[in-house]
Amino acid sequence: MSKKQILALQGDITKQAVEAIVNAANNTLLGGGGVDGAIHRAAGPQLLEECRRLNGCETGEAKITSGYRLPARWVIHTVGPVWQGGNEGEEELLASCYRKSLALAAENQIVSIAFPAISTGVYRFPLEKATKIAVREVNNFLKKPSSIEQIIFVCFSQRAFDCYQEVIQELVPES
Ligand code: AR6
Repeated sequence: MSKKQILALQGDITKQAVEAIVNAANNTLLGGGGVDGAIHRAAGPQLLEECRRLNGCETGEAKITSGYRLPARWVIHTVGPVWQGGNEGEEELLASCYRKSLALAAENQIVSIAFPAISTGVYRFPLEKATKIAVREVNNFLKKPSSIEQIIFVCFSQRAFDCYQEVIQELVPES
């Protein structure tokens, strides 16, 4: 059996040649700034057309579409929580984004998936806290049997990349 892999790299998620990339979207699923804007630009207008038919998405949930002009065949859209100080269920909602995205990927027999640092931009979730949740959830998911063999955290900034490297070493020392 091949070893399942978790890794971080610095780059642009729209360029990743994985089966699915995850979008840090908003409740409307109709596009926005940050990674959401970049994904819609790279995928082309058909992505927005498909998103319009989805009727939005609750915070902590995930929905799947095609990737259109992206190298990735699929886009999994999830909506992270806006950080409001930590007492509004933000940590559990962020964990749910990772779990629901991975469950949807597994339902679609996806083998490789790339995540951005959900909620850590416009939604202001503290990076270190968010990174620990992200790595913990994907590591737990990989312990169960599923189609998923490779999970890539695509970090836009050097700071995010350093943070992911540190947390992966701490929580997944065998990786
Ligand atoms: N590839 C990888 N990561 C990226 C890219 C990229 N091309 N561009 C930005 N990031 P954000 P959020 C990083 O703000 O906090 C949108 O308007 C970025 O550096 O994109 O979940 C939506 O429509 C940061 O680390 O998402 C929502 O309204 C991370 O992606 C809202 O922003 C997430 O930052 C969602 O806010």
